[in-house]
Amino acid sequence: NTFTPTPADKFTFGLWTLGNTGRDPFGEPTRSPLTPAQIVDAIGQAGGAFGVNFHDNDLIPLDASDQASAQIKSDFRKALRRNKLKIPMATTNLFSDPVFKDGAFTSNDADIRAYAIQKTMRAMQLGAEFGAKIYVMWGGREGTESDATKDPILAVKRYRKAINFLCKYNLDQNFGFKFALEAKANEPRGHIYFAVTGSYLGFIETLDHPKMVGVNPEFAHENMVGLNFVHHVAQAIEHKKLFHIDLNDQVMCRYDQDFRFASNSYKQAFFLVKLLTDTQYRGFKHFDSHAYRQSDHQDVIEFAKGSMRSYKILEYKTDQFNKDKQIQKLVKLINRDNRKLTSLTNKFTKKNAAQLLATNFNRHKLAERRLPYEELDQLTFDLLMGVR
Ligand code: GLO
Ligand code: NI
Ligand code: NI
Ligand code: NI
Repeated sequence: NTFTPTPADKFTFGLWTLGNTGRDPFGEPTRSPLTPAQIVDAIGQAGGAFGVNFHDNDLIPLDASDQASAQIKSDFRKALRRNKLKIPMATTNLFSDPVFKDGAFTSNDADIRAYAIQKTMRAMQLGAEFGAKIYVMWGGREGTESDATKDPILAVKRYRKAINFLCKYNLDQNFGFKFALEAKANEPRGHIYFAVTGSYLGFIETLDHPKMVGVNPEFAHENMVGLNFVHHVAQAIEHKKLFHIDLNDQVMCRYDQDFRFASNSYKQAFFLVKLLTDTQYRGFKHFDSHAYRQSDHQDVIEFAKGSMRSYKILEYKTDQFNKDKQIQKLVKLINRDNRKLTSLTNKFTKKNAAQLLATNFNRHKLAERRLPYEELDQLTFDLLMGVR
């Protein structure tokens, strides 16, 4: 097994990921900027990816002339063609420009809210022009530092109005986008609204077109605040709302690190890949990460290769786990069924309720049933470390 990716794996990168220049809040860029076409070539050089995603302004800078944008688009198109890469997802930058310093869709200023919707409409046109079918919304500035400054109920209502408007626009223009909402609890704001993936799962059901909208969970985002990412993704899958996923890594409870996928949290990354594999997730796997600040352009290619390779290795480990007789024997042992009781509790009827109430449980005996979790977890560790 060479763990070599192919487009069938549906791995994607963003212009902003391989194009990241290594700037941080305390330091200037460590890598020279690349043009969109050069970034596409770099992704092509890594080999095996399906496509490239972009924010409107990753491709076309704010205030670019019509002539300049036409040139960028044509260079970009050529680069996509020579590297056989597609554009599956597009998104809007509603966080870099000072106009969005207090939010976009949830800004306290009606002019700014309208401008944010207009900017998204234009970015949707741009995405559609390149064939994107997934539209990601990350509300990076939709939040507060002090709740003296914004009404949190109004914020939800404003956000809903914006998404409803854009869903109708999507239908009107026949773009065929599916929207994927991306949660993050903090950074760059002190507190961002819709802090976790589950916040959006609840919100989506209140929209005019709930079927058109799902989520784009990101590994680092739940990890940053010390939560179990796998559980959030599982809930999204169970609700049929996993439209897209952002893969990267992160030490828990640190600043937003956007490390290479599986570079830090091997075990969590394994259970995530296992979840996606076992549930036959068919969507795009987008690496929303960047190389270490110390890396040069050549090392950035290694970063991209490594992201895909690690995913493939964990896929292979999933297969091993699922075929391991000793592991599967334990998995079977800890999942005990009781057909009679399950049929009683599966559906409420007066008769089932009466029978359940009349059932005798020996809770001491139940408590004594074995759960050899130490053994199972150690076998998992052995398998992941390659000594099994
Ligand atoms: C930042 C987010 C950001 C989004 C991107 C797509 O932490 O992860 O990279 O994924 O803007 O909308
Ligand atoms: Ni992120
Ligand atoms: Ni990040
Ligand atoms: Ni992201």
